[in-house]
Amino acid sequence: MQKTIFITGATAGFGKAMAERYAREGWQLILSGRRAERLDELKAALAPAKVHTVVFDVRDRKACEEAVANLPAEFLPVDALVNNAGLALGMEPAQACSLDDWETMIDTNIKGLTYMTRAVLPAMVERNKGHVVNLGSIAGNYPYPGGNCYGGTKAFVNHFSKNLRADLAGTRVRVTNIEPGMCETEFSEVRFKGDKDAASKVYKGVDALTADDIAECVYWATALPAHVNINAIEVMPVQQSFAMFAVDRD
Ligand code: NDP
Ligand code: 8X3
Repeated sequence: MQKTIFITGATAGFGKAMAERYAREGWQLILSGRRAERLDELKAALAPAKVHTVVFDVRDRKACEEAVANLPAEFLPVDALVNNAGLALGMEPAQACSLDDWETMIDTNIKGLTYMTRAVLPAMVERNKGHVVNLGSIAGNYPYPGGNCYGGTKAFVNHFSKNLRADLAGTRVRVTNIEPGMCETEFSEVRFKGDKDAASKVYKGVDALTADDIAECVYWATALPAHVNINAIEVMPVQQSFAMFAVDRD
């Protein structure tokens, strides 16, 4: 029987690369995002893969619940959920940044991820089978200037993933947190609100990770034998590493 994966945020970046990867591997795909035309184009490009698209905003709790409740029978059961939809907004220091941006990140990266998880989890537990893959970030493991609320949301994803594993003890449902570093997608263009110059500077002179690298990590974690749970994968480009802690000298 074909396996089914639900990928949120499939209209760009990691989500799109994962859709392509899982389609090549013969999985059925449930793909979501807010941009309907991109989902339509992707569905056409992935033919003959079996694809169900759902247009909704993960910040909308009811829409998340309905997207899961109204899945066509042939796309059930959901074998894997990838909570990938997410974003960073701004890099100003905490005292100067926009509170609206903070709310958007919290609503998307934290609340959206929890709505989707809560909607999909009961059926996985009932089947005693399934895999929740969350997109965390190195920003959730290490602080950096301007990371403030974005890093905070990804720290939530890190700990929430571990707590999910704690609650799922005694079941065969798997949970993995993927924690990428710098990866060139539309991420920085979104972070800098459409400023393509600022976005391209982030990756200047760096052989950054690609969306395909992340799709490979996710696929590997889900393709391992059912008794193996990868708790987390932290992955960075070779050219990115840990900077020294800042010291304010007199
Ligand atoms: P992209 O900006 O390329 O893609 C983000 C995706 O998320 C889009 O498909 C977008 O779809 C979707 N999305 C954003 N907000 C919402 C929303 N409110 N409702 C539904 N979908 C939404 O970014 P990446 O692919 O790089 O990022 C994917 C995930 O990986 C994010 O969670 C990000 O934080 C994380 N990450 C990224 C890293 C990087 O360096 N690129 C590193 C570490 C983690 P649409 O706009 O159509 O709704
Ligand atoms: C984004 C990764 O390195 O830009 O989640 O903070 S980084």
